[in-house]
Amino acid sequence: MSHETIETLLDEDRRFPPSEAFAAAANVNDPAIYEAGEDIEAFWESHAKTFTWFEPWTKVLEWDLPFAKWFVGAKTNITVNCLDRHVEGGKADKTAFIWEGEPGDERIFTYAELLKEVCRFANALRALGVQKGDRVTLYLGMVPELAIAVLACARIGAPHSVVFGGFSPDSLRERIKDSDSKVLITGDGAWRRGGVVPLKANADIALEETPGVEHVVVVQRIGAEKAPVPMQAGRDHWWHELVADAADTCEPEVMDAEDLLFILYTSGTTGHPKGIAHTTGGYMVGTAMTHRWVFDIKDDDVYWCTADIGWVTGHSYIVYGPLANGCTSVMYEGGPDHPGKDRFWDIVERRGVTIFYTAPTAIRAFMGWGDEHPKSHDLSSLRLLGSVGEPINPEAWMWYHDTIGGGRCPIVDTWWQTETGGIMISPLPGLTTNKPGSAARALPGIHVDVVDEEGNHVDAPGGGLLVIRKPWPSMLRGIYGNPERYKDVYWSKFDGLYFAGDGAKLDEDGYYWLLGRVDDIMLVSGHNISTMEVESALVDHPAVAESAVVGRTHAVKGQAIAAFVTLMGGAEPSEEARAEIRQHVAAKIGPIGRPDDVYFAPALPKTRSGKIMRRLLRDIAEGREVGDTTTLADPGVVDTLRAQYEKHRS
Ligand code: 6R9
Repeated sequence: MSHETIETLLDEDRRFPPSEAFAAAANVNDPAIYEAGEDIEAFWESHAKTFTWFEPWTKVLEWDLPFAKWFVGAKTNITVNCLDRHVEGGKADKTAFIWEGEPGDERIFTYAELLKEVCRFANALRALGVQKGDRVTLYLGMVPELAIAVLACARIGAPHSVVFGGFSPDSLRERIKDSDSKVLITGDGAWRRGGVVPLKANADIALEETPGVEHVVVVQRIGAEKAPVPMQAGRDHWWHELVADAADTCEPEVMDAEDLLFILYTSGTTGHPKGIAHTTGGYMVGTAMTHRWVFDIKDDDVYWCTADIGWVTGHSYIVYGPLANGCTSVMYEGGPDHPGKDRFWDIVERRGVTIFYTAPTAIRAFMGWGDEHPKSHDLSSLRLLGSVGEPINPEAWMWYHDTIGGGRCPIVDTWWQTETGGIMISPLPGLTTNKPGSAARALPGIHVDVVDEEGNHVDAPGGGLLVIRKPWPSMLRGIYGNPERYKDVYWSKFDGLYFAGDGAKLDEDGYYWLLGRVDDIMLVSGHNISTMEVESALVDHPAVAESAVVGRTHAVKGQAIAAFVTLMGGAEPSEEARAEIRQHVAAKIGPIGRPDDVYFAPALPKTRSGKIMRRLLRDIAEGREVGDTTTLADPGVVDTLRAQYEKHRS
């Protein structure tokens, strides 16, 4: 990373310390917690002791690089920690989930009710012959049954594999086969923006080639009128019929700390998804503690993470972390713009949400939709905001801070991955002075670093590759069924270091600035320029709502910068706008960052979790055949952009 580009990013000089009142009341406000994390074993052990275990560990950590075992020999069940201990500890009547359906219906579960529902379904699964170790695939929308089924699997020790409900039959089939699942849990359909996603119909296509699946459980969400589904006798069962007579208590399976809790697929660069494997004890301790510290969870908070349980964010910060902390969560089924573009703010106001956790892609969409939507609601219940999934550019950070947070809420920009299981880099809201665009420091007990191509530590200020130096409790234990690929993908680049695949800068205060995937970093006339840096300068222009930047081949410069730009509602594409936008970037980060091409894009190609797919944009900018689009949320976007390219070139 050349110094020229690093410095432009470090120009950010706005500072946002927590208010005195926030700091005084925060769960974490003693900086000594960072020093305590030096001895990782003592540190994590002290926190692990606050959980319920059936048997203690004999050793905190066994580290046979790259294979870790945490809390060796200990026995527990994560659902006992998420449910029973609250029910028995005085929180039986506390609300666990406030669920809101897209059409406006609601279901509320206390901890006691949730435990009963989980036990009923756990018993139903056992009655279908599911035993400890059997894999179960879940393919549902954001209905309460998804959380209940996840927990029911954990109750009986059956590793769950949740496949996001927006995935195609092909993606579902591939994941069912790779995990060799015995049972599939799906629904008659899912509501999305007023329409019905045909889950069971998709599942039936996938099931044509998955002979290992013995039973299919179907949640009736939509109803026979709008979503009639054929049921195959002997194989398919209605959820409501299975649980009707099931007992509402269920003995939890005794799980070793290192027993498999779940598999979650994440798409690899090769296209073949990787089944990321997480185990029980370390994952429980890691997600619960990070949730408590980062989100400053208090007993009276109403916490809302807008992710889908189909992603790791939903696993760790809708289901396991919040429930382990006995927290009240909002869970919402549908789209953010249904029936209106103010749906989220309407929910915040009506439910009195205090902590709100979402993704930059959503924040940038809200910015583009206009301030009138949040402004038409009372958001004064909010006290803390979070971001995850992509770098949050300073412009979006400031908008989130001012327009949603009313200038009073700390923001936690949380960096982590499916592989890390829990948050690794984030501000601690009662301690950290925030810098817009930086995720601040590694959490206590977590040791990250920035290194050069040879694996040498880079001095601050400097940039390079993000690595993790020491094992952590919620780390992945491997890729399901493929230990060689696990070593190769994460541990082969540098000796003894976990390579995250992301680029990052480290500033003089020890703050990390995440730059996105290293595959996305450009090399322009010998300068490394991060796509994130140019994108931030682009969205800083008042007419630009969202942007994506890629490098394309250039005979002289090596790479030239191609920018795809979505304009704010009301702004029109024009030659003047194009020139102005290019000039704006040059003024903001220097002429080296000025995009050679600016394409106006009505929408950008994104994965279903909202991350921009720069790989496809590179294909378009190079004028070549566009690669695999099966993980795109909206494949039509590519054709529109392709047409733009043709027009631009002619
Ligand atoms: C939790 C999640 C992981 C990748 C990760 C990085 C990007 C996530 C980020 C961030 C900058 C943040 N990422 N959080 N980049 N700042 N706060 O998103 O997991 O879907 O596995 O993606 O997302 O590139 O490597 P996952």
